[in-house]
Amino acid sequence: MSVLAYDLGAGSGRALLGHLNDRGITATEVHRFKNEPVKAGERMHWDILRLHHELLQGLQRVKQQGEHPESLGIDSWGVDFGLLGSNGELLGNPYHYRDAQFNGMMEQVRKELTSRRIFERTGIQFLSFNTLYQLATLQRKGSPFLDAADRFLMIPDLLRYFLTGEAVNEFTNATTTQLYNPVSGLWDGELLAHIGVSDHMFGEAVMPGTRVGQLRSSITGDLGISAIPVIAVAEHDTGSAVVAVPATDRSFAYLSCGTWSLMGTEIDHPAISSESLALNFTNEGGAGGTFRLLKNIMGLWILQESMREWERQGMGISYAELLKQAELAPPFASLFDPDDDLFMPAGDMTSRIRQYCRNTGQQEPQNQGAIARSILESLALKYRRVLEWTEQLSGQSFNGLHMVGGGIQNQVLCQWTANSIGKPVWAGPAEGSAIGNMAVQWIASGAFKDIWEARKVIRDSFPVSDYEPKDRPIWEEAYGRFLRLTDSLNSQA
Ligand code: LFR
Repeated sequence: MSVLAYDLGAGSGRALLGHLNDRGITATEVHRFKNEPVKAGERMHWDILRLHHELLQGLQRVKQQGEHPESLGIDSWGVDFGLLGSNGELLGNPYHYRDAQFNGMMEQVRKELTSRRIFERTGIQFLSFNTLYQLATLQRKGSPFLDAADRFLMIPDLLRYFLTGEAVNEFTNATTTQLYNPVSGLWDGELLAHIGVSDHMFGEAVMPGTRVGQLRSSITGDLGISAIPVIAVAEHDTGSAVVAVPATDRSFAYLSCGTWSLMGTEIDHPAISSESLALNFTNEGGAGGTFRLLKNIMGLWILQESMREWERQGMGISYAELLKQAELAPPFASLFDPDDDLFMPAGDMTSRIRQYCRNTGQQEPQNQGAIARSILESLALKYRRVLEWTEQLSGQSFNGLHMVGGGIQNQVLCQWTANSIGKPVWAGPAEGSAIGNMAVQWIASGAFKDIWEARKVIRDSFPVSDYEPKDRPIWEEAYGRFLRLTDSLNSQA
């Protein structure tokens, strides 16, 4: 029973073949490709046609291996989209959410509508790049694409459309737009009307696990393969990653750790309250009727960007070497709030971290090891802050933290997270999104009864590393300092 999962992350995309039998799941990478945004003029775009081409290459590899998956699914990050014209063709090149053109629009729309009204209707946290603000920007700049648009599709919807010819919106990704009302189960007409975007281009959002067509005959003909059904999985990568959390306890906390760090818990109904609004938590839609009460944390993006910066300057360093140097650097010398707006855009992270430290009267990290140390310690401390908020909002107390995603290969971060939260960390699987993507396909085919059966098999199939908390007193002291630092900055804001 094999299925094919495409997972498009920041930097790279992967096609993994999943096999399920009585011994469990095996996941094998069949194709890996770049997923780099392309800057043209001042705009930052998805290289969407190249990605479509890579999906086809993946199918070619699968065929060469003599495999014929029963179905396939695609997941990627949320909020980004493409528009189709009345002829069914893509209008323009989809924008990447880190494009600077969207800066400032969130503040404006919040002022006009009030945060409360937006949050009550969507339950979604305020992130400056949410689709709501992307569309408002295009509308207010008089983008010709919006006038010509007939269909709105999120990126996985769009790639699925290229494969099948069926234009269908998927639920988990729809919720990330901050335009979807999870209570009514409909796109929110009032928010769309306010930003002047017609609701006719939004289709009913199907639930994860829905079969949405099959490979077009032109594709099967070109590749010389027979048709493969295409499943709308939990197409938001975080939604897929949380399906793959190998939890045993119904009440569990997770950290999906990659370019972003997404921390929270799974719930059955959106928790839309003044407390979740005040703490800027979100209620993103998940598979199997679940929601994710979670908060975005800037994540390994800051480290990844630093490494790219050093590479450009001819000071490239391997990940392993950098972590070694980070462990040798002096502890807790330079702490910062990873979620400060300073760190959102691509570019010179080193000078921004130094600037933050200067402004807060701390030592400026001088070398790569010290910079990496300050990033990883600051992240681990922020994880504790957000875990406490998750407990407060959900009224639960967790006895440990599940970490999934590529970021768990960073063992220093896993250990420091355990030290910081004072509870064990259980790390695995690393390919969380791809495995969750597969699991939803197996739920759709009836091979798994539900997410909980999938989680049990995932737990038995992939290694999970345990990290026990150490060095508690110094982490406790550092946390106090971190709180004073970040709270005093917040109160200045
Ligand atoms: C993670 C993620 C987050 C979302 C961010 C932007 O890859 O999907 O969940 O907030 O990317 O879409």
